[in-house]
Order: sequence, then structure tokens, then C-alpha cells
Amino acid sequence: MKGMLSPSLMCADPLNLQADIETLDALGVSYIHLDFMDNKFVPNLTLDTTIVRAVKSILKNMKRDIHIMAFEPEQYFDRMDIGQGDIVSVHYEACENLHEVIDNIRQRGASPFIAISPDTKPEVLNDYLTEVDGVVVMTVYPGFAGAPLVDGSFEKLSAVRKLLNSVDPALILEVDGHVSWDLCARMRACGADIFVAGSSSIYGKGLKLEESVPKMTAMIQ
Ligand code: S6P
Ligand code: MG
Repeated sequence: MKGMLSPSLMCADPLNLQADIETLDALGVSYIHLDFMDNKFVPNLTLDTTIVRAVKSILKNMKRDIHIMAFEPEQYFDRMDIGQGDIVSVHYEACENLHEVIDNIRQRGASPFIAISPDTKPEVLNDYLTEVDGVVVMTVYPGFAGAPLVDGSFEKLSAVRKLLNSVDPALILEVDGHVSWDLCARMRACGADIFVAGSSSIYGKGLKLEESVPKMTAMIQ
């Protein structure tokens, strides 16, 4: 699978979200990464369900890549209007009934992914890999943009890629957190397919999406 970008909307100018989304869509970007937080699972709040839902109505070709950093994520699915074409990532650490949550996402026609935080071992994924379409490896502690890469992230990406390949090589590996200009090619070499791009790459100060998006896309092929 070719490497794909998933620009993180929490890094965009909050007063110009629609303009950014339309620019990204016109540039041929595959996914728009939408971070939802509950201020409990992580100590922050970002895009709320009304924004996550509204984004859907203006997308032409891009798909939503919804990353839910919240306990009991299923309570938000209706409000986000989750359905066909969406990637929906829920955290292993935040769900007591992960099999049911995955099934709920699938029943809605969306694509379930499991996200794991930096301190979570890849082996926990074993029980779920036949039920999901992919895994999100967090390479920063979730909650904030601009966070530093956690040590051991490259080794973890390689280990998860190996685990996914042992079940089904078509399983998608997404990397989220400090996917920088300097590190993205190495993350690609570790087997990542989808790259969440934020303040350490395309949303860096003074950059224009029209220039930074094609540049980053070329670096992850
Ligand atoms: C963080 C969130 C991420 C960030 C992304 C920002 O908890 O899940 O999706 O938006 O990591 O990118 P960067 O380059 O600022 O780390
Ligand atoms: Mg995220």
C-alpha cells in the first residue's frame, strides 16, 4: 500500500477550518485526522462531536480518520454520524468491551481501528486483529500536538507491522505523534501506511499547505 497522509485538524487555524479542509481535499489528500478528547482519558479537549459531524458534509474525496481519545467511545458514534468510509480508532486502554465497540463500528459500515498508547505492548492486539482493519500506534503520549517522540517508537512500529503481517499483510498501520519531516521516512521504513501530519510537519510555522502537502506525500512513498 502506498503511504497516505492524514493531516490533523487540531493543528489547523481554528478560525479557518473549512478553508483548510477544502484545500487538503483539493490537493488529493486521502484522510483528515479528527482528534476527539473527553478530558478524562486524556487531559485535554479538542474537536467536539459537532465539528466531527460537520466535517463530513463538506468532504469531496477525503475520508474522515476519527481518533477517539475517550472512555466509552460508543456514546459519541451517533453524534459523529459514523458510517461508510470513516476510519474510527478507539483506544485499547479506554474500552472495557473492546470487541463490542469494534463490532458497533463495523455495523455502522465504518472501518474499525485500535489505537494503542506508548506504554501499551503490541501483544495486546492479538485478540482483536481479525476484527479490525488497522492499528494506530501513538508515538507521543496522547492529548496534545507538538509533543516529543517517545523512545522506542521505531522498534514498536516495526514490531506492530510484524504482528499485523502475521495475521494479514493488508492490515493498515497508522502512526500518530511527532511525524516530523526528519522522521517520516524512517517511520515508513518501519512499515507505517498512514501518517498523521501535524505541527512537526505540514502545519509547521509559515508553511503553506499547497507546498508542504506534496512535499510530505513524496517523502512517505
Ligand atoms: C495527539 C493527537 C494527534 C496530534 C498530532 C499532532 O494526542 O492524537 O493526532 O494531533 O500528533 O501532530 P504533531 O506533529 O504536532 O505531533
Ligand atoms: Mg490523533
